[in-house]
Amino acid sequence: MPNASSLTSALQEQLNKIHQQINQYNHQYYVLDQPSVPDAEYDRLMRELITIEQTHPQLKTLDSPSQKVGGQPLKSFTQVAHQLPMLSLDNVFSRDEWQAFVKRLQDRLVTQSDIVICAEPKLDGLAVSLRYEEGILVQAATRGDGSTGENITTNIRTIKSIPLKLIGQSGVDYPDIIEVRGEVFMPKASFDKLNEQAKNKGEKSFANPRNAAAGSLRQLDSKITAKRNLAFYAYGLGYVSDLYVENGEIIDQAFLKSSHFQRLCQVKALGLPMCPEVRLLENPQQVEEFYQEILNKRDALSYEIDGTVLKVDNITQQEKLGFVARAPRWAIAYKFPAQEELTVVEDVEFQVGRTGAITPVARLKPVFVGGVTVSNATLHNQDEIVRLGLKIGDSVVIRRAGDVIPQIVSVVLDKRGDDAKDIVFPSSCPVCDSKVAKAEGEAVLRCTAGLFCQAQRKEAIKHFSSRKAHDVDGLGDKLVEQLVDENLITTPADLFKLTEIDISTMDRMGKKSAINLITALESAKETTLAKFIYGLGIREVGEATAANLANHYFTLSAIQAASFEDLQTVSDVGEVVAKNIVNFFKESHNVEVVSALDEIMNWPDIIEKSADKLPLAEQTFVLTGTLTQMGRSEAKAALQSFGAKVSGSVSAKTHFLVAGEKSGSKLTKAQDLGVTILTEDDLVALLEKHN
Ligand code: D41
Repeated sequence: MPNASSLTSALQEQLNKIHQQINQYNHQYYVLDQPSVPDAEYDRLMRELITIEQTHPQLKTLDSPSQKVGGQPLKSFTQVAHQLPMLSLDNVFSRDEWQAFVKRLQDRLVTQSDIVICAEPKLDGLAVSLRYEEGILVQAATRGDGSTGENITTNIRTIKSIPLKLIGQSGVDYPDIIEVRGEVFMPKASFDKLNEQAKNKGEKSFANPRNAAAGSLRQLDSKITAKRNLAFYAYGLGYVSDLYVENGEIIDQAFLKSSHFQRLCQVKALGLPMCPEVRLLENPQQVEEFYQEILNKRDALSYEIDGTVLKVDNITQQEKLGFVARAPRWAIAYKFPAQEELTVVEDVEFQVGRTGAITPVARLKPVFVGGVTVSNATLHNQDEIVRLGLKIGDSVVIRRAGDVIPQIVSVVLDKRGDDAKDIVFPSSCPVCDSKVAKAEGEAVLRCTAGLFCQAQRKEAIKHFSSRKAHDVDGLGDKLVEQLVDENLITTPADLFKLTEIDISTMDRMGKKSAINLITALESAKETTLAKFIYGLGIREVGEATAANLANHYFTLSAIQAASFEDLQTVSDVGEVVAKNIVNFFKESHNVEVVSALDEIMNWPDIIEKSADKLPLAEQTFVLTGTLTQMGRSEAKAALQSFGAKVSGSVSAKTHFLVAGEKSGSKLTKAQDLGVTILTEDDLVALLEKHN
């Protein structure tokens, strides 16, 4: 049993380490604007610190990082003492925690009735306080440590949406002194543009819009800030004087309403921006819906958010609840699951894709990020590994945003152990042991065995049966893999030889699913030349290129016989694609599979068809804007299958412009040229007519 004093000294040592680590993260984040770990990791460390301090109050010191949230204000800005402190926000991360918060509200307010909630998105920016005296912006300050911030008035004045002079609802009426608090943030589009510019100039880019906003506000030269396109939404008030000005006369009358939501509307009426997503909710149950709605909208919003902020709307109730330490009891941030997390790369394995590409895949210590548990991340190719400087055993920042596949963002070098291992690329195919090679100018290493490689076979069959190719219902990836592993099939043509018995002996397959699969295979025989060419999985021959080839040559044998030069006369086919097609048909095993399939498939009556008989022959289309019912390439392929030409730019030769949502300059140009404009619905109707 360790005695009490040795236990405390071990704890003291652990605490010192946490202090040091948090101070380092704070400096990287707040002073350098360059975080090295995700926020979630920082939060965890801070929670660990607070837990220790709560259970061992004697270890809590005045210089503990738990005592201050932000960093030191920079020396070069003057300091501003906030007349009223700028409070911070506590967090909840789950429905249970939110409900516990509501329960505490009801207990403290001694009420069973519904509490009206003002719900706001949680902008990922920087809190500031704007002070208006007699309607004029006289001072702006960062939050700093909550009681003292930095004077950033000249920089704030450059933000276009922040008024230098207040406006009133009716003529001029505003409080004599009013401090408006809110978030300064950088819209996603501005952030992308800024980083793009930085990249072109070979300068360092910002990790996220929040850091970009902070970096932009901290400029000593406000001309730089002015170019950064920052924005602002008000979320609350600081000091507000009782006196207010109406038609130039000072009146002693309370200005403010007694609802937080209404106060925000008052601030809006004075000319300050308010987030359009802010809602007044009748009861805490509606918060779950609001949270989900905002989460669904997240990617579509023009600015970054990381959760919602929920506030008791009634000011009298707010005052009853008061605040603890530095956070109000009447507000809470209900955060989204973190999109970035820290984990460890336990190993790197190599996968062989349909075209033989050997892709390194990181096996991760499973981590909950962006709402799901992630245990793999693609590393793309060798260049990516070099760029990251990754070794096996490294701690890495992993990011999963929206539906995007998880990515490794960076390596945390501070955490690298002595046992970190270099990643060695295989010298032969990890599946079939054949030679591997890298084509000139390509970053990708490939297995050279083609369809002799078990992995490439599987992928070729999966591609052949995929939805956009022959759409074989009920033939999942796992089943393909098992059929290949059991040597029942080696090519897509073999699929059609499978018997009910073959299939029903596979895992999770019964008689019924076997019969269904045989039926699905039978209907998959109905094909078109475009679908068939696409289904072969020739490198870089996607749906649109396959349709172009079909429209140009009309028969399979004509495509097979086409020369490298002739292929390049087909629209959208360049040297690379032409070479891929020629090489594909040079391989005798490919030719064998193609001719076997040719026998099996039910071809449409292509002899009857010629270019001028296709319904949209000689018609040129341009697609612009976002299509919501189908992808751009899907629309293009469909138009091409009816003989239409699909071009990238509008000219006098354009017959139709299909204008999706958010159409821009192409639409204007087409209108100027008198081109017929089709909506997406028109396009769908047109395609249906010819189908
Ligand atoms: O959107 C935000 N980031 C946001 C931040 C918001 N919508 N409301 C906020 N409300 C407050 C209180 C409740 C203290 C007036 C906040 C913040 N505070 C805040 N931002 C940074 C620290 C605190």
